[in-house]
Amino acid sequence: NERYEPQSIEGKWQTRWDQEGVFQAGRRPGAPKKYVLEMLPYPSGQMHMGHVRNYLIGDVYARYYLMRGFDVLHPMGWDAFGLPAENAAIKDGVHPAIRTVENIESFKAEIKTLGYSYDWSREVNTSQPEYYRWNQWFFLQMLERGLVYRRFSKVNWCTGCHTVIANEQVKDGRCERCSSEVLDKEMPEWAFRITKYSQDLLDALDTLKEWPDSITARQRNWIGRSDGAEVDFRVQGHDAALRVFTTRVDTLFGCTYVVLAPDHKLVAQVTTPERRADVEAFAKRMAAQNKTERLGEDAEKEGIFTGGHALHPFTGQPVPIWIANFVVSDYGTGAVMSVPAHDERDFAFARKYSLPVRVVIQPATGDKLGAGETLTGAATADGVLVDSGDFTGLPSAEARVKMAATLESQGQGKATVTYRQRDWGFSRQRYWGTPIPIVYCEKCDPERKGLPVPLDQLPVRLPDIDTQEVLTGRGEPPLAKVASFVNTTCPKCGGPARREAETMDTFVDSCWYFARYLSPHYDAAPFDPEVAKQWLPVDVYVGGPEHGTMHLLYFRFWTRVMKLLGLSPVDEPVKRLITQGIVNGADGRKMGKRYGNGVAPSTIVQKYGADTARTYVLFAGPPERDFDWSHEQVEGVHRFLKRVWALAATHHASVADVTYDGPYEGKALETRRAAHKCLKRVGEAIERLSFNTAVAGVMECVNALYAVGTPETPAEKAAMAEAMRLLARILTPFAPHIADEVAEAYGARALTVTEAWPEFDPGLVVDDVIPYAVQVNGKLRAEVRVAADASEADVRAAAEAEEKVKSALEGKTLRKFVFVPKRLVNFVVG
Ligand code: ANZ
Ligand code: ZN
Repeated sequence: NERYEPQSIEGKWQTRWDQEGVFQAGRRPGAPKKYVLEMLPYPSGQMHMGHVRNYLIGDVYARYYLMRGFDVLHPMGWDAFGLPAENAAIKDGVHPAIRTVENIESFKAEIKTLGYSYDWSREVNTSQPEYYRWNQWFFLQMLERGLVYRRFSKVNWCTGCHTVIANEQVKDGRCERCSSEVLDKEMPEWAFRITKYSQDLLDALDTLKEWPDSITARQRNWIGRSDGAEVDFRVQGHDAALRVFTTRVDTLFGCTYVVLAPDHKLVAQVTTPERRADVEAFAKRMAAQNKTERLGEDAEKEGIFTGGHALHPFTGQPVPIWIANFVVSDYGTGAVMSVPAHDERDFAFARKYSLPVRVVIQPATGDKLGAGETLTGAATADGVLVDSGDFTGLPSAEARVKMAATLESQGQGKATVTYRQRDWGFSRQRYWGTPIPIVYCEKCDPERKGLPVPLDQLPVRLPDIDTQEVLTGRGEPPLAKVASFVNTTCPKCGGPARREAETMDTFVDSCWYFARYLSPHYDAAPFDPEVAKQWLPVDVYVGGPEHGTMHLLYFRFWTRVMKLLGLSPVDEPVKRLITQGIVNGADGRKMGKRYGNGVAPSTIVQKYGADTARTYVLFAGPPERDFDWSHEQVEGVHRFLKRVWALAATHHASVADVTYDGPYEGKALETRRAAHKCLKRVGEAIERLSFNTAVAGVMECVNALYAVGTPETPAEKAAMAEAMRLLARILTPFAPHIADEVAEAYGARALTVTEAWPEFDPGLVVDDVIPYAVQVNGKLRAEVRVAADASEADVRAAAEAEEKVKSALEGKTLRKFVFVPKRLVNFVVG
């Protein structure tokens, strides 16, 4: 066929891939394995370009590794529980299960049109009892080991909707939806003891060498380890002691007052009778304030004196006790020693309320600080201690160690480590999730701690419901209204009991799905540990950077638990993490409903074919960067594929059957060189995650093959046939349909993806190599060696791949890219 008509070839090849089962894992026993995974999607009705891009990055690897001889596992499934389906049901009464099935069907059909290399035999749907029973099983195992517990925690309670709402839904202390008052309420909830693993999760970040630095940095920050000390202040006139947490115990002699969180348990005790009314009013006002607002950087710092005093542990001097909005009860000890001379927040507060400022740290070199009254700001740096009793003259770092030791020997404190990370509260007042396998029996469990459902009674199935009656969006958890569900018998006494009506956070589902794919129908455990030994960890995991903290921490935690349970052979789930950039619309804003700038994948596939959609998205930019959709580029990529087609079609008749094994010179040699160089370049580009330069390499190769003109001699014809066969294989990860079509026309019997990734002939790719200086804002950061004829894009990609350059560009905006051929490149950033 002379014309490139993707619609007439793509379905055909997809069917053949399916029929031959080429993407089924386990077809190459004994071969080394690669487990390539993309974050499983929430099945909304329609796929968007972000999904397309996410899955393509995995797809390129999966196909490439197959051609490299690996046994590849590349599965796909559905994160099928969750809010959107439930909220939609509240609106229109369609049962979430029905909507979810429909959505999965349409989403899957759409995914299929893009020709991804999934092993569909392992498809997982987290809303099926076959899956979520194992969430319940994990819950019970963890409960037994103290990794699950019930706690009381503060929630935002809307007095109008009678339900818990998220921080984001509270505006000025009122519910965004109904404008009723929102109160802090203590509610029981279930939590995973993830903090037991805080240090381990932190330490292991150093071993994740193939994770983006930005993600490990965010995790480090989220875990938030603080090395410091706890210091006890005795309360004047009481037996009580006040314990504070500080990272700067070296500044202890500069403490001129202490501050408690408004809801600290000692507030009532330390407050003097004359101050009581004011303090209570203040505390009440704080309780009604939304936490996120109260603690925001620019929130006004407010406080009030309690009338009480604490005694400085070293000097014995009384210091006033205050309460203030910026001290939170669930961090450290909920109390701080304030050192206005050396802490910004304390300084502002002390000036506002005319509290004394006492300098106790002097800079090691340079100008000395004046007296506290004359300071214009806090001096927060480490230095040398002054006016600090026996510790005067010590440098800060040394003083911290000595002072903590002295406090400890006097029984007044100790060095401690504090983490910002909190345990993971996972119970939700929702219907569309995994039921928590707990029952409450008044007789056996009067304190309502909850009795575990026996393992042999799993799964606790989500009951069918009358959607309109149960999913009202108001009041108690929906399941509490379903009598047939909540009324049960006690596993201990057999008497009447009630089931837990809350369900699990859907982040539980995504904690271990990657292991379920290994043996998706296994029914003796969440997955077969023997199979897991073969496949774990995941070699490449691709997903959005927005999952950098919660999901990626939760599933690292869960993997440790799975190891503890003897299920997982590893405690880190993923070797290499790739976080893909955002697809923006042509207007530069994130593509989607929000800005009405979406481009539906189906439209592009229908008009240009899947190969164009795929190749364009891969060509549009490096996987980890954002890119703006460009319709011209889509057209450009489509023209490129047409040129591939035309090249194949033009030469096919005259070259496909030529046999020749003589020497190659002139045009024949040039043809071969173009193909082999392309092969080398594309292989290298794929390895370093530079799919856009890989595609650019194929484009250049095609240009070169056009430039050599019509092959005439047997050598030229044989060279062209070889080039076309190589081109087909090189194109396989990007445009697999046209690749198979071209390969077939040039005599291939097997599918390209089952063929080896060809080795280039080193003799055909030698080129002069020249060094380029790589500058960032004019400063030399690295040197890269590239082929003398490397294009600007090549040099840039090589430069961007250098670690030093990467870190210098991180988080910056590129203003200009300067390219001086054969000499240097310069990234101008701001
Ligand atoms: C005295 C001091 C002097 C402090 C100084 C800092 C500088 P990170 O690093 O985030 O752990 N703090 C302790 N508990 C708090 C709470 N519950 N709410 C608000 N602030 C709290 O911060 C630890 C520091 O934050 C502690 O060290 C304490 O102030 C404050 F020159 O103690 B510092
Ligand atoms: Zn009972």
